[in-house]
Amino acid sequence: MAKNSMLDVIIVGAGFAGLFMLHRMKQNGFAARIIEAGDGVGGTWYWNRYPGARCDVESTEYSYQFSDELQQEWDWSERYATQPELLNYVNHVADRFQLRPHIQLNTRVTQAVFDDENEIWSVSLDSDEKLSARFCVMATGCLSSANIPDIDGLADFSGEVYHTGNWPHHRVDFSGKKVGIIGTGSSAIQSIPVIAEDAGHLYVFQRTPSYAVPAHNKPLDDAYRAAVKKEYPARREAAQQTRSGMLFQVNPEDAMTVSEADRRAEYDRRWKDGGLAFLGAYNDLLVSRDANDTAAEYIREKIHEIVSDPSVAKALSPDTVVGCKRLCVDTGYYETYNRSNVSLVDVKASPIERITEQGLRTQAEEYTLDTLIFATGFDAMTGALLKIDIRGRGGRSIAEKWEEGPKTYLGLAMAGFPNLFIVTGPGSPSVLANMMPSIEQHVNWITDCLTDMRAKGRAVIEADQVFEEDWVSHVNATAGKTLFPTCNSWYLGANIPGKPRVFMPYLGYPAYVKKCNNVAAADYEGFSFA
Ligand code: FAD
Ligand code: N01
Repeated sequence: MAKNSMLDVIIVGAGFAGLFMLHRMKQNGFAARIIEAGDGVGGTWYWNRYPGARCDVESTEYSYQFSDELQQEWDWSERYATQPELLNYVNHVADRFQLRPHIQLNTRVTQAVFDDENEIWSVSLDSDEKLSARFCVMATGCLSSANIPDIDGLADFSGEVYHTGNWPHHRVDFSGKKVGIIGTGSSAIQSIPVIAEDAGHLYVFQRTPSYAVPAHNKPLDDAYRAAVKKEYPARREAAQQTRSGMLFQVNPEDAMTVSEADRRAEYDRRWKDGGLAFLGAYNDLLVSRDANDTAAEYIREKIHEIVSDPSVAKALSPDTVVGCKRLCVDTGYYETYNRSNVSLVDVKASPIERITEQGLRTQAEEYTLDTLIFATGFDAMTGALLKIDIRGRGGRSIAEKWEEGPKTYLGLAMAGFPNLFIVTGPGSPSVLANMMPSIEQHVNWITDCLTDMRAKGRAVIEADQVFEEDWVSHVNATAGKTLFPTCNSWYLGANIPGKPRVFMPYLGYPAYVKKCNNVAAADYEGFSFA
């Protein structure tokens, strides 16, 4: 590791975003360093090692496209790669592009303060070291700040406690044990079927049921891989034109304009194919409640077909809007409730009272547990950023600026915080699209901006307040035209008590990419330079 403490760019986080940012900085001759809290690279895929963890965007799409050599040499083994395979991939990228000498692991950024006079960022680390840089890039992740709900008695529990987003590196042994899992979002839905195979008994504490569609995961063979490799450029280009950043087709028809039989055939086809493509069945699924109800009813019927006990099937059936929270993609989730060693506990009907020394007590019953798993999600999109004491002009903190919810220009930058960028920040499509192209687009935009500034002898860039306000209004207005704000999702911050209820990601891929390009082409419209 180079010892200089004055850098051009400090990058926080060594996930997919931070690593690509570092690569682009190296390529363009900027002195950059990544600071990463974990003791390895990979971000999401370093931390989320729970049983069954894998991506829900197909591996051949959930991967970098910036290097054709990388695309050609990497062989994905399954339709949806497992966490270990994704972690191998990230490590391969770190080695292949010689990134490691510029990555400082096991180090957390605690504070970043903009020095108005000298126009540099002063960054404090939990190692007591201080670094300075002209630019800071926050690649801290949207789903990297684990949420453990405040339930009385947690400290009293004598068994093992885990959070899916902070899973230990060793194998956790569930065999013969009484295991409790709180939560039924994507992480729980992936891990429950795998844990149930080993556990003596698994209690699933469900507050709100989620919709899940089958993954139909499968191994990829050589012929398929070769075909994809040949078509990579065209596939990537085609995916760029879709609203999800993924290749699946969105049916241009509206759900209520076709017959019930046709609708069922379309849902059947998508259910059989598996994956997030289910949401592309009709164009209006996330804008029309009537349309959405048809998809919701279809999934509820499937749950009743799969789950043998009708009362359990009923408890597993959501009555909310499909896709309003992220749609879960499962392998054998609903089938797991037909096992005799799995019990669903409805903690909406009978809320959790406290965790005890022996287990967990709801209003109705006490459960003795050896192991308790929190699959309770994340303080999404803003959590990791707000954990850092980031102070912009005049010492104003990001916590003050975001008191009523996150405010950014394009999800990339903030008024009052010069020379600081966020990768896939709130106000950008981010988690609503395939994250890999979203990350690459942001990193490329930031890199172009920095090289342009260098060429023009500009030292400081800052988002204009008025443009930021307009953008925030536009992001809210766009979400307001859809069904997204109608449920208590983490997109809205509704999963964290006291968090302002604001729809954080921007519903606008791929037009957003054009918008960013136009801003750059208009000499960074909406930004000021000093
Ligand atoms: P991260 O991978 O979250 O990396 C951020 C890094 O920053 C972390 O390593 C963290 O330790 C570090 N960090 C944060 N704060 C600090 C600090 N103060 N100091 C030092 N280091 C810090 N997206 C998809 O598009 N498709 C999928 O299939 C998909 N599957 C997912 C599955 C799971 C289980 C989860 C949790 C998320 C999934 N996502 C998926 C979203 C996923 O987060 C992104 O796809 C992507 O991995 C994010 O990369 P990133 O580099 O932006 O952030
Ligand atoms: O977290 P979540 P996650 N008492 O927030 C429950 C990505 N991801 O880690 O809905 C009882 O979705 C909460 O209940 P409720 C993906 O983007 C992708 O599962 O608030 N329950 C909910 O059931 C995903 O959306 C994959 O009522 C409590 C659960 O905990 C995001 O990460 C896999 C509770 C949290 O669900 C987050 O997913 C994994 C309490 N006090 C993750 N507090 C793929 O498949 C919370 N809950 C690729």
